[in-house]
Amino acid sequence: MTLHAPYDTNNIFAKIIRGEMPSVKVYEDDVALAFMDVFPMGEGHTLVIPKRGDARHFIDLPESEVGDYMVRVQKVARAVEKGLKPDGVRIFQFNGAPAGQSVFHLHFHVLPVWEGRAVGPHASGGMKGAAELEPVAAKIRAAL
Ligand code: DGP
Repeated sequence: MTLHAPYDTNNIFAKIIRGEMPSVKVYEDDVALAFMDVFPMGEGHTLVIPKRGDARHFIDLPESEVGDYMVRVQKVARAVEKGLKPDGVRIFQFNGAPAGQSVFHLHFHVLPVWEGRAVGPHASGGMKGAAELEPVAAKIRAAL
């Protein structure tokens, strides 16, 4: 059912877009917003969300909006790579709770990966505060 439930305008990412909840932002324009994941699977774990519309996941996103949004996902991924110099970058996205989705506003994860450094669990590691996330976000911003 979670694949097809109505969009909840009070989901946490909608609140972040409206400025009702804080986030450590790395990029924002009229199409997308990118900010640091507060339950990161590793250093530099960034989320890229569309600012318009009510897509709960990628399958929901109108075809006409895919291009503009994916350009932003790639832009942020390139900045993560350039700014943090990982050995690899995972870009991934879940559709529906059974697939692993926990926040129902479309988002792509951008996760830098380093050889020999373990990747943490999804959405269940320790919560990071802004003070810890900000220096990494600054490196990503500087690479945009
Ligand atoms: P998913 O399971 O794909 O829906 O991922 C949701 C991600 O969002 C997960 O990695 C944890 C993160 N997250 C949850 N709540 C917040 C929040 O309030 N702020 C930020 N920045 N990230 C959050």
